[in-house]
Amino acid sequence: MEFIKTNTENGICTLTISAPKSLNALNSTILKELDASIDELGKDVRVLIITGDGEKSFVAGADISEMQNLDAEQGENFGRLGAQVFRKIETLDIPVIAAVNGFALGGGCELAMACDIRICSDNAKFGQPEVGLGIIPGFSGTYRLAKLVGMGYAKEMIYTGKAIRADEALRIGLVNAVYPQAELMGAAVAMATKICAMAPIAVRYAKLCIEAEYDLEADAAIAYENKVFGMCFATKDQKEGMTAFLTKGKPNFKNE
Ligand code: CO8
Repeated sequence: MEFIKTNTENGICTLTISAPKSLNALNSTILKELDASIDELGKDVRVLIITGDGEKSFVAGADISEMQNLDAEQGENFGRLGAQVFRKIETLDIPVIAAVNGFALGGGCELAMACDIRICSDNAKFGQPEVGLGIIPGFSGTYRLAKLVGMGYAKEMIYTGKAIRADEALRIGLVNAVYPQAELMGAAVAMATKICAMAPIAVRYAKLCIEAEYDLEADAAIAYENKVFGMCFATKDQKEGMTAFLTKGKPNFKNE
């Protein structure tokens, strides 16, 4: 891999996008490497953290120099490539935390939004500046931003292209927490460690339910959850978790 570094420790994989000359902008090679890195995640990985190299930028968007001369068909193909990789992240069966360490613009904001949880450094900036470049958010930003912050604020951000600071991203619910830059990765690992202490199958089922139920109507969503709830009782870890509680011990989850 030329642009992606991964490091796995204690069930937590940290994936770093590293193209410092372009503030980690996503070209098609990086998108393909990202795709391959997700496919290559080990079975022992319980949480994935995605971040950008350096202290200035998470991802400053899709690579404008690569997009400049695309025709309509090539533009659609480039958009599809990014959208497919981001959807793979969104539907990955383990939680994904975006540790946003600086600019998250255009495709960078869209990548963060494909993750389950976003936390950021206090110098982070979020925005969808695409209409100022003559395009629209093309890595599913028109879809996910409205889901996360509501239709009105999403439309303002997308139509005006304005960038918002970390405190504003926190206020509108685009991120869960803001940290000083030096504390960001520690906070991401601490959150991942908490998740790793939970019953792994239950965490995976919870993600499955939240993702699947969002677009269902109420009765179908509740029925879906009910089915998966029942499936939890077929796991050894459910017996382990409840026995540990009742005997005032600590559960030793085995992912079974
Ligand atoms: N693409 C390519 N190169 C970039 C990008 C980018 N998105 N962002 C920064 N760079 C490059 C700059 O060109 C510059 O290169 P060089 O040193 O060779 O001149 C280098 O990174 C450093 O950038 P700056 O000198 O501009 O650094 P500043 O600190 O002055 O500014 C900013 C930082 C504010 C982040 C600024 O670089 C900027 O505005 N970048 C572009 C942000 C942007 O518009 N992003 C959205 C891109 S479009 C997009 O993401 C669409 C996604 C959907 C695609 C759908 C496919 C069809």
